[in-house]
Amino acid sequence: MKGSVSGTTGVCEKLQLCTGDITRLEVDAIVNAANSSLLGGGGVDGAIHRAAGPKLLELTRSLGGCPVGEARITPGFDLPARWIIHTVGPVWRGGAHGEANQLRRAYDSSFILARERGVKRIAFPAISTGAYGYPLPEAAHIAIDAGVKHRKDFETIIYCCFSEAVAAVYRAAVEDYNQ
Ligand code: AR6
Repeated sequence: MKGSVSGTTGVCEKLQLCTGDITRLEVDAIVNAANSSLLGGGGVDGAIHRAAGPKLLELTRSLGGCPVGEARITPGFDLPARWIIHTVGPVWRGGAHGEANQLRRAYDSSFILARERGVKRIAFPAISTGAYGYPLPEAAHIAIDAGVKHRKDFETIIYCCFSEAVAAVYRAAVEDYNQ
C-alpha cells in the first residue's frame, strides 16, 4: 500500500484518504479499533494482531484492558508502523446512549496519545463502523471533525478505508464538511 494514498480529502492537505489494508501502511502509528479486553478479535483488530505477530498479544495481556473512549499504545512489532494505538469505540445502540461522544473521545484520545509519543503520520480505520454497527456517514463526520481539530499536531492524518464504498462515504462526509 506504500504510495497508494489517494490524495487529500479536500478539507486540507494533511487529511488524506486511502483504500486498503491499514496493516500495510508505513506510518508512525496506526490506530486499532479494538475491544475493551485488548486481547484481539475480528475485523481490523484481527488483521492487526495477525500482522503484528504474537508479541502484541503478550503485551496487551499485561495492559488490563481499555475502557470505551480511551486509548493505549504498543509497539507495532512486525508491522511497518512503529506504534499501534488501540482505542475502543462504542457499540451502536440506536444513537441515544452517548455513542457520538464516545466515538469522538476515541478519536481525541488516540490523537492525544499519538502527539505525546511524537507521532507525525497517523492512520485510522473507520472505528466502530464494522462489528460495532455505527452508521458510517455519521462516524465519518466525527472522524473528519476530530482530524481537523488535531491537524496542527501532525504532518499527515490518513483515513484508511477498507473498500471503495467506505471511501465514497468519507468523500461525501468531506463535501458536507466543506459546505
Ligand atoms: N484495514 C482497514 N480497515 C479494515 C481492515 C483492515 N485490515 N479490516 C477491517 N476494516 P471492525 P469495530 C474496516 O469490525 O466496528 C473486532 O472484533 C471494516 O471494514 O474491525 O470498531 C474488535 O475486537 C470497518 O470499516 O471494528 C471489536 O470486538 C472498520 O474497519 C470489534 O470488532 C471497523 O470495523 C470492534 O468493532
